Amino acid sequence: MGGDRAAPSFTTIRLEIDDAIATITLDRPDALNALTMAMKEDLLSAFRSVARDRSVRAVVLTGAGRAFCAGQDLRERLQPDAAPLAVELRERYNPIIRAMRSLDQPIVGAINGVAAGAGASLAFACDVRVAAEGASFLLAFGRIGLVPDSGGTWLLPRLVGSAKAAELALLGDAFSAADAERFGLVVRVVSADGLAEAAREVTARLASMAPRALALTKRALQRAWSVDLDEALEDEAFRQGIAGATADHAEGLAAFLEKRPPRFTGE
Ligand code: LHQ
Repeated sequence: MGGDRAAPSFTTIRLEIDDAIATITLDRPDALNALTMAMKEDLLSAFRSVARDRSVRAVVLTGAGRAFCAGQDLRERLQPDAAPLAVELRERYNPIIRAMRSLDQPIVGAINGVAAGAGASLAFACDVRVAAEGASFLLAFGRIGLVPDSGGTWLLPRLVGSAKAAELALLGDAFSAADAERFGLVVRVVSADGLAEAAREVTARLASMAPRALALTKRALQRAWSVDLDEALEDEAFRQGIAGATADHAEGLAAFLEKRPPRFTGE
């Protein structure tokens, strides 16, 4: 735990670490935080740095200015030396999504404004989302003749169900934060002014929980999608064996019996 500490600095994003919470802010507000090559590198480095920092218990991902993220920077795509799309995905986007989904610490998306294209996929790759009233989601891919990517086709049906995912991905209509709450995609919609605090509240709760148990839960929930019930039961038993051997489990039991809040250390 501890207070503020030096975090690596980046040019296109900000990474701030404060009291066990890392906040990553996409920071190209004039371009609605559209993703450039530099930004994708920065974002991947930030997640990798957080993965190595055991003092970080939970992460907030948000955008500076009025957007969360407008997806791929389309101006950069028009540069003559732009990589082929498949290469761009394999080498730059997919590693970010993998880093997010394999991160031990939970990620709270604070969706402050529009999340479009790969920006929507980034939002979907968070573990929990809170949104500002004016935020919106847009699977903008079809409008420019592309396919949802950066995990969108895998994540969205799991988040909202396959029928809703098909509607959203094929028709490509923008949907509001209120719609997203109705679909179960965001857990809470708050005023723009209240977003940082709402995100902080959820993140602080996560940061006070047992880190190993959270990491194991995050993995179990993902794995359960691709295995049958027998395997899921075995996977739960395996992970429970690990969680049950932690000092944090002993602390949780002691705190319950002593009628006091637990103090989890990650051990
Ligand atoms: C932008 C962008 C942007 C550059 C706003 N790029 N400047 C694709 C290719 C490669 C590999 C992997 O995957 C992908 C996946 C994708 O992400 S494809 C989808 C890419 N994103 C989009 O198609 C969304 C494009 N943006 C929009 O449709 C609108 O900007 C939205 C609906 C997000 C917001 O509309 P408004 O609120 O009306 O804002 P605006 O359009 O006026 O944008 C403000 C500025 O931001 C403007 O710049 P300017 O210099 O004119 O003020 C835009 O050009 C810039 N901007 N999105 N993706």
